[in-house]
Amino acid sequence: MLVTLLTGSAKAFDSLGPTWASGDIVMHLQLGELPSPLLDASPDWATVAQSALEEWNGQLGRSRFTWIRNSTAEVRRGNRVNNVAFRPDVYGSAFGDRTLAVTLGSSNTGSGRYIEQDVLFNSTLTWNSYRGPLRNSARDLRRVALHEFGHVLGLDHPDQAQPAQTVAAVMNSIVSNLEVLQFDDILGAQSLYGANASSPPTIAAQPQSRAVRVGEPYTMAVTVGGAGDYTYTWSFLPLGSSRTEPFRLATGPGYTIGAVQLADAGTYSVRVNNAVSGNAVTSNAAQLSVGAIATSVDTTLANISTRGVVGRGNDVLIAGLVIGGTTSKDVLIRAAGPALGDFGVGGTLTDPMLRIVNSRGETVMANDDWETGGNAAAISAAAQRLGAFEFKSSSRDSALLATLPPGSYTAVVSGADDQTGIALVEAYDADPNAAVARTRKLVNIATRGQVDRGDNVLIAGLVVSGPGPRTFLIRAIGPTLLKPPFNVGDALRDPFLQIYRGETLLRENDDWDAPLAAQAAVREAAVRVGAFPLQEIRDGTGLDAAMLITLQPGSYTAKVSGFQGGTGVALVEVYELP
Ligand SMILES: [Ca+2]
Ligand SMILES: [Ca+2]
Ligand SMILES: [Ca+2]
Ligand SMILES: [Zn+2]
Repeated sequence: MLVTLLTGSAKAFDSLGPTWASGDIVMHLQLGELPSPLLDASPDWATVAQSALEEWNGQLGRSRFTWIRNSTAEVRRGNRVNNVAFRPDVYGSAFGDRTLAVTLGSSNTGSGRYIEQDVLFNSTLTWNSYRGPLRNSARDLRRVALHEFGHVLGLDHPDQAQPAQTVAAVMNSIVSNLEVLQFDDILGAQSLYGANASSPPTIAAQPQSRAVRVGEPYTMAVTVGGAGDYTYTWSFLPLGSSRTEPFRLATGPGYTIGAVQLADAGTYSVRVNNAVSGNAVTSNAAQLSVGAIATSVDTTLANISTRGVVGRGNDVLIAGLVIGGTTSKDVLIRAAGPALGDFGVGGTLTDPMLRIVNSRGETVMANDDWETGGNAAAISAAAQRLGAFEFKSSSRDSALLATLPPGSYTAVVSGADDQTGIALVEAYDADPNAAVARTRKLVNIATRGQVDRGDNVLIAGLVVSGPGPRTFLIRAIGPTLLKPPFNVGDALRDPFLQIYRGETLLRENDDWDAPLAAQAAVREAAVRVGAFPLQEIRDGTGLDAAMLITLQPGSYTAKVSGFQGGTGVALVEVYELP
């Protein structure tokens, strides 16, 4: 026998064909007296063999090994007794030159069931029992027995299968430093006998460590061996923190952060529970390192839009915009209802109305139907230049092309005659010259609207324009609106925020205190951009959702829903970070 350490990744065991009938497989342990104390302090050979049988039992479903210690049954082939013994030869034939042990099986060809399996260890060799790497001084009965009992079950050598397999397995033909059942061995046993519902799950593939840069994806994943009903509890230890926190966004065997942010750096691990037995196993900790990327302050929000349900009274759709700097800015603001129907949106508001209100609550501009303001041609031209979809002639959609002095504004969308329905409110940076636009900023957009279920969640679109990535603070606010000075009684109790690029989920957040280690940065960012503070304590509600995210130039959507299907009024805000 050669001493070889085998490693491999492909998963495929090999089987001999027959299996035992369901129930007990009785092994007669007839290994005799010890020559001297064993290295692992086992009191006798039977205890060593028994421990190997128990290891297999941990994986077997419909059958299990039982044993008769120091059985006095005759050791011979054909007696339907499963003998386990030391012998100088194999029932009269010599052991092969390098053969440590053999398993001799007999099965009923009709039923495909084993009727006898004898395991004979070569007594002309020096044996002991020990853990760790193979030693030259003695053969390890424990791991050889583990291998032979695999043959008793009906498993063959994967490295001698047709085609040969390169897998880590106790069942490989060559004894090695592997001394406990490997994933491939377990899969093999479970394929023949089913999984032992009371055994702990085994991890076949661990979560992988990665080094990525901000904006790149990371997938944490674990593969669990065998069949079973498992629950997955992920944990996160943020970089530089000593406190492990639950990572609740991941609820299954895998989870992808589509665009990793600095706050995601740390280690991730998962605890897998077997729902039937309650047994559990914890994975290795995978380390995610995150490299920062350079951002550009010349990159700006070129457009924000929000799709939501326009109701009555307080439930109108409200978009807020803040114009920074010291000079006026051209903006195109639109409220689309009928035009959305062309995109297949159902239940649209048939006749939106739009008004712009300044920070003193004064309506500074208003429009009902976009062609009635006397500047339809300019609106059309601006929309075309800015890549906005077309409003049809005589449509009841609203639009305003305005030059607004620095300050805070709200665009209020309501339905004519108190109608309700889905509408889209959009604000575009309409300065014709991009260089000028960068000096006169649209620094923030926010939208307040009703969050319902399904298609009627609140969806904000944002267009990031400029020479490079920029970091934004994005918040989805509900619980804070319940409190003074807002006092919005029907605010969403537990907002959940998801940022998409196209169909790709980049990042999501439920409560802004997760990860806890990143909360300080979110709080500090809010202070820097002049955003009001978020509620810190759970007051019978969930928390607002918020994140810092660095986005490349492009179009994104921020989706706000109720974390567990809740509904209510929510505010979604996007701030450029200086
Ligand atoms: Ca026998
Ligand atoms: Ca209208
Ligand atoms: Ca929440
Ligand atoms: Zn073998």
